Amino acid sequence: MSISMQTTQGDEESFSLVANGKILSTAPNRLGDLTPTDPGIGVAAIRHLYEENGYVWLKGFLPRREVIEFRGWVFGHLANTGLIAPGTDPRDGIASAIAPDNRAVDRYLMSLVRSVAYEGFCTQPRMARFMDEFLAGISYLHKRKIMRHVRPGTTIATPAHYDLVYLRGGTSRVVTSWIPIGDIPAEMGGLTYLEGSHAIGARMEREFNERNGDLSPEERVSAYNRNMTEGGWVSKDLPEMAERFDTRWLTADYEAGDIMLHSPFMIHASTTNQDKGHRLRLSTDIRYQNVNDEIDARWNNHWSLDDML
Ligand SMILES: O=C(O)CCC(=O)C(=O)O
Repeated sequence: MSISMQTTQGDEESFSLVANGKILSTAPNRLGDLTPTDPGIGVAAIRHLYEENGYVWLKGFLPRREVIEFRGWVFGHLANTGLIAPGTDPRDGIASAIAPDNRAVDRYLMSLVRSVAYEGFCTQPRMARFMDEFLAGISYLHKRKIMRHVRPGTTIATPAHYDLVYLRGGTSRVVTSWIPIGDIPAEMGGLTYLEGSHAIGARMEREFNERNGDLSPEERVSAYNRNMTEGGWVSKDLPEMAERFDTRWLTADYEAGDIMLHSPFMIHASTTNQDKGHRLRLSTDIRYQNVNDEIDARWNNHWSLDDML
């Protein structure tokens, strides 16, 4: 199935979302839209939607201007690696025509995720207050915080997975917040969620526990244990999954200021960045829980690319 997109000239153009070399769906009944939520409905109603759907997409939760300023701060630094087109505003995040040295970008990124500015972005009072209310107690933010950028025109896509696979050393009441840092319309490859799949993830997890009683505690919590697929993914074949589970991939045009909350059992993935304006996709995914629940100690360190989590 293709999606219609408004071009900057006002024309309609259609394109297909793609992940891992496959069109997300060629069948209209396998694709749908995420439902946006107004943060003003209050925390009880938000919690209800989260439990029912496995996600909530809170529209305009953060001040848009501040999110875009932070995008500019990140890309202003990464411009030193040649990631950004020379002479452009880092807030626009326009990719340079020539791909930079990935090792240099990764090194810089590892500094940025240790920065006070990033810490401040993730711990801003609006977020902290809301998470306290949402978790009905004192919220804890895992130190391991991931910031991802995706160059347009590459085949990079996050395979389908649910987050608990990487967080099995603590509570299963973890909540992920995926925050677009800038606009991420569908063609830029934001997160896509498998509708109703928090029930599927919970079932997979129960089956995993039943089958893995013989693993050592260290191996059992590892997403890379011998009984997992490579990388802990459920699959890279997204269209096949929608058929297999008889459901739909839900997509959205995310805007700067939106935040997603998703359950650790909710299956999600990303599509490739096909942005015609050559914009980089930038997002962060961070995890909260009630401080009194068991904490997975492996997440007590800053994100590093070789931490095997
Ligand atoms: O941003 C992505 O591509 C993946 C994010 C993710 O898997 C998550 O938020 O749990």
